[in-house]
Amino acid sequence: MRKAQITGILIVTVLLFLGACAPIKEMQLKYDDGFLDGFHASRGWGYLVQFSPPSTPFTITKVEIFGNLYGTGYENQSFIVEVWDMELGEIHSMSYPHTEFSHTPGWVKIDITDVVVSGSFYIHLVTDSPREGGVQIAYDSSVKNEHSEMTKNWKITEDWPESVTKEEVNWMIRVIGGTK
Ligand SMILES: [Ca+2]
Repeated sequence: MRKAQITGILIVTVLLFLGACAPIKEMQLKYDDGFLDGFHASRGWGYLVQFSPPSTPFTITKVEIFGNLYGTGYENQSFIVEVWDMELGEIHSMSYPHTEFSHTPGWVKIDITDVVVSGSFYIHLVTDSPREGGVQIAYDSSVKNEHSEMTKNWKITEDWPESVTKEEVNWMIRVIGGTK
């Protein structure tokens, strides 16, 4: 092989390698205005938000949840973060300790690995927080809710608790991710 050919092959190989390693151009998917308008805590209910990435395949790298610890007895409790497809099938599920949250309301960033979606998807959050203590989740009422749901036993329900009005509740759950 001539030197020029070898150099050419090397350049192509390096370019392919760089392409495969190209970082994801990250973006944030959200509906809330960043300022909470209320909280909810639940044992038995889950929080579900639908997202539609602007381009696909979309790699989910983080889920951000606004909330805080309350009460007592949360030390050994955990919450579950899931990714569901549009047929409500589970793609990903992981549990994390309640102590990822602090007593001061704020964003908790959960790393997600190896979850790639080809279209719209849901983030499902179950905090399993009884009255005595746990994690409460913030919602925003700046826009009419068109993407937030509640679940009961891992199914969407219209039977919302009396303390929250579905139209006014956008769960403060955001997604970070992107396309290569
Ligand atoms: Ca707000």
